[in-house]
Amino acid sequence: MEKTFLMVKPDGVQRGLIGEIVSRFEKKGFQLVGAKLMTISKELAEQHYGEHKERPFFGDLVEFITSGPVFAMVWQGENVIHTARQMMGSTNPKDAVQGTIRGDFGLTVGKNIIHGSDSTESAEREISLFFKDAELEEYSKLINSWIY
Ligand code: RTP
Ligand code: MG
Repeated sequence: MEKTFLMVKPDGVQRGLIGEIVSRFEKKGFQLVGAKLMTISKELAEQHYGEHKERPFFGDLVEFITSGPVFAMVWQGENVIHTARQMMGSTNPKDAVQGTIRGDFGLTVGKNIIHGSDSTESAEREISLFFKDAELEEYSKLINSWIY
């Protein structure tokens, strides 16, 4: 089953949006297989956002993502990587369609509520950066049969 890494960023946690965000993915039909509230170290933040290390906003991005607790999650389901990105909306909330998480709750690109893996490779990389195998649960086929 396809898996992705999603994370409520420090702004989303402090604004009390964890429940709202978890609820949207649950109602869609995806399954939560791992989750934890944690504060990201500078080292982990630099690894996680390594692809952006030459960008002018990299310092601010690392500072922000380490500034308070995040809610890190692994979700699974058919096409979850792509569909979760659609449910999140565009990177800049000013361009994000209403009905998406960033469209409904975000205002600025630097504080855009949620992170989601953007490809199969980044999902695998990010899941293994944040979670040990033993922290991820499995569901029985019986439960999946209600959805697929
Ligand atoms: P994320 O990785 O956090 O899910 O966001 P994303 O894929 O939609 O966007 P990405 O290009 O990967 O950028 C990562 C985060 O960097 C911040 N950013 N700031 N100031 C700027 O122009 C700028 N551009 C990107 C955003 O917070 C974005 O989520
Ligand atoms: Mg990204």
